[in-house]
Amino acid sequence: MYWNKEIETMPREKLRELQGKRLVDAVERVYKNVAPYRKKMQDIGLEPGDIRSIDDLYKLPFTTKDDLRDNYPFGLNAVPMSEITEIHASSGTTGKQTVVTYTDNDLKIWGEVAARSITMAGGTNKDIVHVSYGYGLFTGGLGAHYGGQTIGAATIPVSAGNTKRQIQIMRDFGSTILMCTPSYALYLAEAAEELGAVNDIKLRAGIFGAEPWTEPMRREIEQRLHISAYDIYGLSEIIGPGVSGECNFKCGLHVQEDHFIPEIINSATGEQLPAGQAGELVFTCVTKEAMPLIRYRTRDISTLTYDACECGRTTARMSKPSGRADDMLIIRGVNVFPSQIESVLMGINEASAYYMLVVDRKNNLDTLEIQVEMRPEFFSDEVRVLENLKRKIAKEMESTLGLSAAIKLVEPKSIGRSEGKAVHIIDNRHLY
Ligand code: DLL
Repeated sequence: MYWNKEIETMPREKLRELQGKRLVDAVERVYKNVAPYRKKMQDIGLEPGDIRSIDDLYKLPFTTKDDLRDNYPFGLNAVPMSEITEIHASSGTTGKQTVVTYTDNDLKIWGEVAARSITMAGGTNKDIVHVSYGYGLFTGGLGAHYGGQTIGAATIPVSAGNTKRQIQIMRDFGSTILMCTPSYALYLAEAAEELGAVNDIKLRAGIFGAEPWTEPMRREIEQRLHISAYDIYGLSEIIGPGVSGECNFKCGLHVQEDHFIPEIINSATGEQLPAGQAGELVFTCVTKEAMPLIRYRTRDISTLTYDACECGRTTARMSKPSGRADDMLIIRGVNVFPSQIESVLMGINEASAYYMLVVDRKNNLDTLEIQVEMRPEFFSDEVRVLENLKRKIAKEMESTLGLSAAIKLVEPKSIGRSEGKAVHIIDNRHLY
């Protein structure tokens, strides 16, 4: 087992002391070595000496994605290029890509935190870890890979795509832990069923993340692949996968707090919110060398709890992120997250987990069409059956979202499958 017990079960007071020491050091480093950080602090009259413990964290200015874009590509580096040993980038859907850099030691930290997530999911050096996150500039593939290798598991860099071959490898190599996006896990389940291979594969756990997913989606993946599914969270700017992960009690994701200090803030005012309140997740990297971001605003919505977990870990737990503020649609003034739509659909037998939201604007009024792919066993061309189903889905959506939506039922397999992060939204309003 790769469990850093000393850190992960440390009494909270001691942990806060450690975080405070590391924070003081990180602030000194960025003040000295990163000109944009020095300027931000000077602009509000803050000096490194003003940060003496974790209680002073709130005094520090935030970092946002715009800071990364404004200092593209290497302006936030705190070490010379000679010390950088790896570079990743996240393309994002809009704007310039954001670049993240790592020293050798940062890669060790990454391997360690990803390893802790795999360990929490029961992984050991006897496992065969099948990594189907994309390898390349995206941090999913290599992050999971470093985690697998750190625990000494046989790690297979399958990467995403070529779904039939994935199933063949699982079957032939005896993969025991699958790491990919939840939407790709569902697609792999579908492929394994079609090939009649579900009973030939030895998977027992899956560690899924990189996109929001719901509890019903977890149950569906577990039932179809005969595994236990765990959530893993992370973002490139902070390190990649492994910032937090679920233990086998699955009641929130343990944040690797000795490296990343979490906060929840009110997005509008920037104020810190108390435990249990939902808001924007913010992280401060206290041990990273190459690009230690201070109070980075993730735009992800979550809550934090500091209660001890039944597993014995004392680290803070974050709730499953319900989605990025950027993914939130505002339709006729109502806030809609794709994960709410997924929850409703997963409760309807005839509907599959595949859907697409098409937003448009007609006569100055926003319209929402929800395209729902039907499960093959319920697909019918009887108009009355389809009309009844449409009405049922529309009613459930209206009561959950507080918004009326047009429902369009589409044939099985007609909505594109994703090998990485699923795309659920077509917003035609941007075209006007
Ligand atoms: O998605 C890193 C990652 C790879 C995490 C593999 C987990 C597994 P980015 O491409 O920079 O990095 O995207 C980060 O993805 O801010 C969230 O909005 C979303 N996200 C990541 N994990 C989860 C999760 C990787 N478990 C952005 N649940 C984050 C919900 C997630 N959203």
